[in-house]
Amino acid sequence: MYICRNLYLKNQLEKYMKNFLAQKSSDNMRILIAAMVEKSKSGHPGGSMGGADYMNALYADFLNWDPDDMTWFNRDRFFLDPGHQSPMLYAMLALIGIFSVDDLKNFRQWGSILSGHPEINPKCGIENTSGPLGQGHVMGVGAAIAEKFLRHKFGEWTAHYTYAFISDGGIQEEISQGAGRIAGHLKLGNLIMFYDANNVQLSTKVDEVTDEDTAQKYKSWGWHVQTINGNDYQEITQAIKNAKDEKERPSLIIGHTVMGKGAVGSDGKNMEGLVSTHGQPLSKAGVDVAKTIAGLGGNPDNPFVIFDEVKQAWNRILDEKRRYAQQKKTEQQQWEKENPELAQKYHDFIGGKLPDIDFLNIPQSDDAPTRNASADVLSVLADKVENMIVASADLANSDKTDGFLKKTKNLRPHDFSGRFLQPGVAELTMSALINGILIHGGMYAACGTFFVFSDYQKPAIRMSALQKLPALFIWSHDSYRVGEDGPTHQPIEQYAGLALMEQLKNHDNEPSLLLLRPADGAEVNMAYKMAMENRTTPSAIVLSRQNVKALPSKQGSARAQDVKEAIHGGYIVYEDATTPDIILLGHGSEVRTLYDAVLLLKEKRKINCRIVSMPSLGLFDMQSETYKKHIFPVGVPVFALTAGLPSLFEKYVGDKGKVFGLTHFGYSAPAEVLDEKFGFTVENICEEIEKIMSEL
Ligand SMILES: Cc1ncc(C[n+]2csc(CCOP(=O)(O)OP(=O)(O)O)c2C)c(N)n1
Repeated sequence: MYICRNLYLKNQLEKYMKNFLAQKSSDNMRILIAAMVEKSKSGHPGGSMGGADYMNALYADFLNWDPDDMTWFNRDRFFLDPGHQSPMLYAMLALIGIFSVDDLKNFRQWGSILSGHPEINPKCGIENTSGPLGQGHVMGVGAAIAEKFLRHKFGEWTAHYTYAFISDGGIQEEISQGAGRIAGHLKLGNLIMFYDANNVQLSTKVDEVTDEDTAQKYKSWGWHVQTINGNDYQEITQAIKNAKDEKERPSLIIGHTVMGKGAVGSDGKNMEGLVSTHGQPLSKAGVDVAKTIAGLGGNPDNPFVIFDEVKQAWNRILDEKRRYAQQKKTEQQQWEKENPELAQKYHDFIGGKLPDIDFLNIPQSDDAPTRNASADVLSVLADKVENMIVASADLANSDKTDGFLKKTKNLRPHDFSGRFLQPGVAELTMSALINGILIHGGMYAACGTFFVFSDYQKPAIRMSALQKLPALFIWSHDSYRVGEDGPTHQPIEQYAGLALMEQLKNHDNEPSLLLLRPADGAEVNMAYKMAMENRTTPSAIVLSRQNVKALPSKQGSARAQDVKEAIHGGYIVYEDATTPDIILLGHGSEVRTLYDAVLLLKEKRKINCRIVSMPSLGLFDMQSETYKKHIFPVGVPVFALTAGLPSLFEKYVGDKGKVFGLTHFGYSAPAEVLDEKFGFTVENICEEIEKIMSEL
């Protein structure tokens, strides 16, 4: 009886201490958040202050990482969706010793790694770049898919959780529909998402824009849903425990939280729950910052402080994290000893090793759509790249990613042995999932759809580019030659739009996207070689729906050899003499049209032509002046042909040349009729070339 009572008291005391420290630590975060935004004079304090309790509980009691080895592959992942709540994440990372209080003082300033919205930086505990609401948690779903996939291959010892944090904005973004549906369908029990439901968004209260029953919505997608007080440590920890016990379904914890928790006015009036504290320094919202900080237990004159008792508590917690990570690493060593071959594979996957593939000698037909050539390569990739997941937004048999699918099977709820992801008709979701799979690591990932629907993917492509993820976008139906489907399905300006992305450099001065539009089957092989070997930026391959005849090889050579030159972005595929009378420039299937036009032209007159294929404008622009002059010698007229907007090619043709492209949309007919009407026939192109020659 006496022992029982002592045990009870001991438990109560521990519980009290935990509650007390949780409160102290969360308040410490709130102080840092308020101070950070106040000092930088910009940022979003309100939501961050409300979410602090959840973050604190998650990091203290659940999230596993190794404080001495932040990129430890087996760590749990945390994906923040509302990047504007970055002060919350930065304050958390300061408490766990990643950032110093001086770092916090530099929030949002030039040169600071604490940008307004967090940028991918796993070494500092930032798993993804969040900012465009909605994408962050979808990348989390992608990471959870990768975890399940790798767990299936290597075993339970690799198991870890993905925790996502979403706010009202993310819940409202359409992309959450795709992610919620897919996570539920695939039964991602390894995904636990907290919904910071504070009823406040940027310009209104949430109940002014929606009446939805979010719990029911997620339940209908097959999620395990709990609703709690999101500022209560006990309720939070119990909910996460329940979520971890739920192995079958992804979990949503709807936490009702208080916007601007702790905010008071100069008269001591409660100023919590206000829209005005969402996106500006608290002082601008009329909050008395000094009183607020004092009320939270801080010193208004020196708010950038981590309390001693909080520091000590976190030191103890960090030691526990270290111990756990060490234990898992010992388990891994044991497994590696018992499974040397699998262990080698595991390390190859994590190291991003691409198996040996003889890309250039993959057999290709002489007259086939380049999307079929792509299917042939994908079929080889399915055989060789065991850690590659390919997805298609319900178009696998048209975009020809089925070349991959035929060698594997779909990922299914209880079976992650397949390597094809069927996201349904959800291009944006699909692309963000691919990003998430890659962010998790250990994987190759690609996705396909029609080129015109790249419009639906664009926000995620931009995030691939910004995060330097090696995502591969496969687009078929590359031009207006999908005629009968009508103008909605005819890509015209899409190439130009994406080529602008290619012109945009990342911080390493690389084109932020490698955009490839190959001219024939051999160039498709080369495009895949370039894309699969490119591990520092996303790549995209744009493919024809219609048949394209193979280009001739150069004298004494083979096409498979010639295409190696495509590494320069643009290269000579044909020439009559080293000093041409005219240079004909094209990309994709237009290169073959140029070649046929040359054959016709030569029947009529003696002329020396050079044909340049430019599968990547961005890469070509990166070449030396010498190389560029070698391809386009000064004074030689250039005629360019593109099924897209002409503007991109104008810089190559100069004053005397011409770009023949498309500057309109809205016409519907079979491809050959459109070719005729738009002047993309061999005869008309021949005439266009003659016109230039005669005007010289
Ligand atoms: C795609 C996208 N659209 C718009 C914004 C601009 N924006 C930033 S925060 C926000 C409101 C978000 O409200 P909520 O998610 O509830 O965050 P909280 O108020 O709780 O901080 C908006 C519209 C954005 N970051 N991303």
